[in-house]
Amino acid sequence: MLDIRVITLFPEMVAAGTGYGVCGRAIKRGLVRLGTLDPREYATDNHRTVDDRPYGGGPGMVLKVEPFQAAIEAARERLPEGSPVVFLTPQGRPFEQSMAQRLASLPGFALVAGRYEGFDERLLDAEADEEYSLGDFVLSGGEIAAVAVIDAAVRLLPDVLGDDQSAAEDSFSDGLLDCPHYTRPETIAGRTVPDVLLTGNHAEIRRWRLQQSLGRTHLRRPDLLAARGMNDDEQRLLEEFLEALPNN
Ligand code: 9D3
Repeated sequence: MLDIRVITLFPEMVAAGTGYGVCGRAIKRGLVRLGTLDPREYATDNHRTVDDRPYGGGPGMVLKVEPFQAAIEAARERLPEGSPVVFLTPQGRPFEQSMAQRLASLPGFALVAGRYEGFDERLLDAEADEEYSLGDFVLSGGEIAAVAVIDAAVRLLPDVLGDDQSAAEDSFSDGLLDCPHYTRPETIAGRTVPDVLLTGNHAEIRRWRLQQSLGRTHLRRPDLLAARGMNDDEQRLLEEFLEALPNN
């Protein structure tokens, strides 16, 4: 059982985003416990204030320490020992598959989603065990990022994916982009399925798929291919792929 708590001003966004498909099923089957804590419910003033104007001036509002800290402490009390508190911010470490794998291996974790201009830095100083970003683009808040992190981790849990869709066979688990996929009909708008996929020669199909993965990773994500490296056979497959390209 993986225990997840999300600290968010918009708990319904997180519930909606995790309520469907593989992730929703894992929660319903009791493989995951997902709870939310709303800092507004931990605010002690009459107006339940969770944000305030930035010291030093400027646009927007900053999230206050006390209501978030109280919600985080309540989450820590309900989480198993060894559950880190992870903040989702544009300044965090870019989230990647290896981090999803680690989260899936833990007894639990808390995710803290922000809004507006972000958190008072002293909240991060006091409470952040880790800080993740989804990448270099601007979201309106951390909730969508929290849902993405939860989905990425939960689908890796034992028994969550069916036998046919194994997490171990995913792109990124071998450091390459996925190969192209096709289904019926065999011809659509004059575009045909690659002949090799109709041969039933499974060794040759596996080799073609590897070649497509190598070629696409070379063209689209050379950074991934450089990090992974290639053996001599893969090097040859990639050269053959590039020689077969139109214009080159
Ligand atoms: C003008 C400076 N912006 C910082 C880059 C302000 C700002 C933008 C977006 C402050 C907060 C946010 C809200 N974003 C998130 O909470 C967030 C996020 C994101 O925007 N991009 C990628 N990953 C993440 S994780 C959380």
